Amino acid sequence: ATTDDDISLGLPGHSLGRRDFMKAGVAAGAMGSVAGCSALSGGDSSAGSQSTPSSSGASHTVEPGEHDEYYGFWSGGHSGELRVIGIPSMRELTRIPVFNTDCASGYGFTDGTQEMLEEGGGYSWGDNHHPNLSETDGDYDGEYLYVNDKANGRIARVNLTYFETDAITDVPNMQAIHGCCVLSPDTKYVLGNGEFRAPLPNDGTDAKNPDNYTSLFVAVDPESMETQWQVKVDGNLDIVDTGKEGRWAISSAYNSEEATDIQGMTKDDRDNVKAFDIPAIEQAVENGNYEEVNGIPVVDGTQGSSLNQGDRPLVKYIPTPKSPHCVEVGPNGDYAFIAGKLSPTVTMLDLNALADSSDPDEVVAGRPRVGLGPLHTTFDGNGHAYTSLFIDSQTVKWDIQAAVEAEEGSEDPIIEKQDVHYNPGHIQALEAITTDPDGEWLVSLNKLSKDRFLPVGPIMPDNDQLIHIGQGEKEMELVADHPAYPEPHDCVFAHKDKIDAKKVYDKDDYEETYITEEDSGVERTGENSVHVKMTTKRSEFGLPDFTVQEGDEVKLSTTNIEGVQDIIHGVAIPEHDINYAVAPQDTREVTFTADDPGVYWIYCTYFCSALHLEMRSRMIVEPA
Ligand code: CUK
Ligand code: CUA
Repeated sequence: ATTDDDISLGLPGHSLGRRDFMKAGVAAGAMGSVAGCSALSGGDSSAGSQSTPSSSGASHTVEPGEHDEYYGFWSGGHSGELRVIGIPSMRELTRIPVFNTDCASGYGFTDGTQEMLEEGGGYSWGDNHHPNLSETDGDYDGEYLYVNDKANGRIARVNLTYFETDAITDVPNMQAIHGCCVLSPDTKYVLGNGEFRAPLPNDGTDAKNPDNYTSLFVAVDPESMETQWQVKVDGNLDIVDTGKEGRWAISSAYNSEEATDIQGMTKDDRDNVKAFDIPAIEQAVENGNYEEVNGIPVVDGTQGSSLNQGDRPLVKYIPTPKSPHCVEVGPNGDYAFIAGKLSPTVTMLDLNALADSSDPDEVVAGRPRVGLGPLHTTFDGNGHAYTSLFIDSQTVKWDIQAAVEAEEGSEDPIIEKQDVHYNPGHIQALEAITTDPDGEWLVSLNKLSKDRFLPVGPIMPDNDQLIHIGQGEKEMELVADHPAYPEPHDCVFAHKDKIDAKKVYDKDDYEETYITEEDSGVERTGENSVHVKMTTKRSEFGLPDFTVQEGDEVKLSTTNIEGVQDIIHGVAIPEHDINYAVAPQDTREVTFTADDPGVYWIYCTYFCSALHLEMRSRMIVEPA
């Protein structure tokens, strides 16, 4: 054991240490132990891998003017935003504010977005971990992206026609929604895992009695975004994925001990993974077998519950080593892969056997020993699984069928290990969670970058590394380092042909009143309120000036009447905290109070034309 490893794991009383991987005949294994030393000493002997000429000829360069082949949607963690990154170039294409506010777009400051954030809980931040694309027939349909807020128990939806957040649901009864996924194959629900156990309802009663805390599993309707039902379980819930047939949702869990401190949570050697039988739960809800808490039907799926007995229990509990982290279901839906975290193994659950049994002897199809700190698994569609090893700082590639045939705990299924820098969480290969993964590229989202970039002060970027995997036949090759602002957890990729982003708004898609140049003007709507309507185009606002009275509540509606792509105008009002973007054919509104008499220059913040600086208007506030 080494000090550095203990720090990496962050776990008092657990000294797992770095295990040298010396799999006979696998060169990458030997390299792994060399790089291991460098990681421990803070040296740079592994840093050369980035500049090594590509042995496979794989290039991630996308020439100027060329497009990437894939969209990557990155969660932004506690920044609250999502990021859109092109693959394979790793160029950041845009950011989508979700749980945060955003000065550049005005998200959170315009009336519609402010109202959505307010009704979605009124928090100024969120912690998004798991972005999920909506599916039809098990493939991405390009309609929506759903993402969790671990901090405040919320689920948000992003409209992929316009790449903007269009709904936020503050799920009742839940604090930390961590795992989040859509129910394959047709997005019947967005599912969420309650990670933090709490009293139900959490109203101060029983607050000091952890025995009465509970974790909930939730289903949200993907269209209405209304919470449909919840299921109460024993232990806690961490991450979730579903089978491909719409029946099973598999949740990992690390606190079967139901403890409130780290020693307690890591005490037992096994924790119960939960397999939710969705149709059985729906039946229980339909039969009225629930308790309503804060307006939501809560079904009892605990082990002792009468609903959970008999031929068709709602939730099956399957003990799995040890405080496991992620669960991912493989492409053909046969197996769920549960990374052992404190166990150096990945447990494969046979989803086809699950209907008849929850006996681990019958449902565990394989358990290869992959390395230290396995957290997440991804797939190339050619029979290989790739698992991130947090402690070993590696991606391990292994053979799924070989793992089924091998003894539990065998290293035989392992094909290759690739060092990453350092301490990976999620890894994701192209379209790995569809029924038809594309292989080719894998991204390792490394939590630490340490010495990989120019020093920028103590808060260092993460390091998202691009690894070429081909169709799974080649050796893995590290191709690029990519710094990431805190803190991506997961990403999801879609081929560019599956996303149909509009370049100009279709005003019919919006209820807001479209303003023409003739509509521009000031209308007094009350003794202390006015509605100002104003167009924008190159290079003028629809009103050269407008006048309001001191104390007026001003509602300012702006339509960008440009029909040309990429001509965005911004509307900024100094000393009123107003700035927002209006894209072609879009209308945005803000409401504010004109408190101080004076002249305020309104200007355009997007550099839209040669006469951009002249694109101005004046708000004149007359003294009352
Ligand atoms: S979690 Cu962060 S590394 Cu929230 Cu999917 Cu595993
Ligand atoms: Cu419009 Cu600058």
